[in-house]
Order: sequence, then C-alpha cells, then structure tokens
Amino acid sequence: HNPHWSYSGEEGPDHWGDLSPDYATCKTGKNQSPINLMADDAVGTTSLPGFDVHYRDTVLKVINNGHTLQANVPLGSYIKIKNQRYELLQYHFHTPSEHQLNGFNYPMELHLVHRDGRGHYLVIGILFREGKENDALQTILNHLPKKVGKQEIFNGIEFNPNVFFPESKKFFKYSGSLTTPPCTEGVYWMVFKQPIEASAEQLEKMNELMGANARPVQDLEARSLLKSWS
Ligand code: SG4
Ligand code: ZN
Repeated sequence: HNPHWSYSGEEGPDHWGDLSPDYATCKTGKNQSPINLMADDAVGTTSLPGFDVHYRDTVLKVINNGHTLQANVPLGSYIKIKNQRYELLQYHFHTPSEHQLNGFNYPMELHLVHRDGRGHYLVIGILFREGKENDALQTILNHLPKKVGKQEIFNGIEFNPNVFFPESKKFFKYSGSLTTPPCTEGVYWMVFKQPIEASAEQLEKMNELMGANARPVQDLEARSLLKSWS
C-alpha cells in the first residue's frame, strides 16, 4: 500500500520526496517532469523520429481515481516510433496544465500514457486553451463516473482519443518522469506546441471535478529540450 499524497499542504508536491523512501526520486531526481517549455531555448531539429498514431475506437471506461479523471483504454491502440510500438494504456487530465509553454500555464493538459514492451513509458501532452467547445471532451463530461475510485464502463459509447491531437504536429521532446509519486524517471515526453480548445464552461467543470492537480515545473538541470522544427 502506497503512502497517500496530494497537491497541497503536508502531502503536497514539496513533501512528496519525504512521504516514503519509494518517493525519494521526487526530491533527488535530476530528470523530473513537468518543465517549462521555452521554445526559443529548445534545440531545433527536423531529424526527430516521426510518429504514427494507430488508435482504435473503443468503449469509454472512465474513473475518477481521486487524483485525476482518467479513461482506461483496452489493448490495441498504439503509437509507432521508429518501429517501436507504444501501447496506449490510459489518458487523464490536469487542471491547470503541468507543463508551461514559454513561462505560462494553460488551463488544462491531457496526458496520453503509453508503454512499450520493455516497460518504458511514452507520455504525450496536449495543452488546452479557452475557446470553442470541445465535442470530444463533452462526450467524456457527459459520461462521468458517479463515485470516486470506481471505473464505469459506458457500453455503446465508441470513443477515439486521436480527435484530441492538434492540427500542427510540431512537438517538444525531452526525457522526464511521471509527474506523480513515485516520480519514476526514464519517461519519454512529447508535448505538442499547439494548444487545442475547450470552452470556459468545460474547463471550469473539469477543474471542479479534479481540483488543482498540477505538479509545479521542475528544473531542466543538464537535460536538453528538443523541438521538432527549427
Ligand atoms: C495520474 O495520477 C494517473 O492516474 C496515473 O495512472 C499516472 O501514473 C500518473 O498520473 C502519472 O502519469 O502522465 N502525469 S503522468 O506522468 O501512469 C501512471 C495510473 O495510476 C503510472 C494508472
Ligand atoms: Zn498526467
């Protein structure tokens, strides 16, 4: 059983590393996430490997696990990068955004969590800004679990999270960590530069559901931040 953690007070982000020896990396790690994505400081390279999105329409399974609102994905959806297949496990949301873009937070961030056959994580981050209503997000908002901690399956609701990808495929890439305890490193992060839109009402509703659940930005330390354009 893992020690309890939260986003404020005694069990908040400043204390995660002290709550358990299992969470020490949250304090001592030098490759932590999230970070501030400074476009001008990022190393531009057009030679980053491309990625192919192979997501399927699947039944919507939603859970509020007390830390985030999350959709669990049945096997069969994956991202391909250089012949490596990263299986989509789940996606979830943070309000406000965890990553900053040029020093600013956005009202929300989506994380699509993938894992390859060797257990390496790839997380894709997509930022939301306030704008027009987002139909896909509304589908999720229309199918919320009634209780915290219990997954609800909405049979008959076919959903494909590929609708969340922004038009521009420009992205940042860096090596980071899980943004929650145990803050495990070796996570391959890709964050899209172009935010997508959701309405003020939708963002407000998400914030109401989850509360503030963003870890503050961490130092880049010795890492390089890459961008897929120059
Ligand atoms: C959220 O708490 C998810 O519910 C966790 O998923 C996830 O942990 C954690 O965030 C960290 O992921 O993309 N923000 S993040 O770095 O995916 C994992 C579950 O607990 C291991 C399944
Ligand atoms: Zn996350």
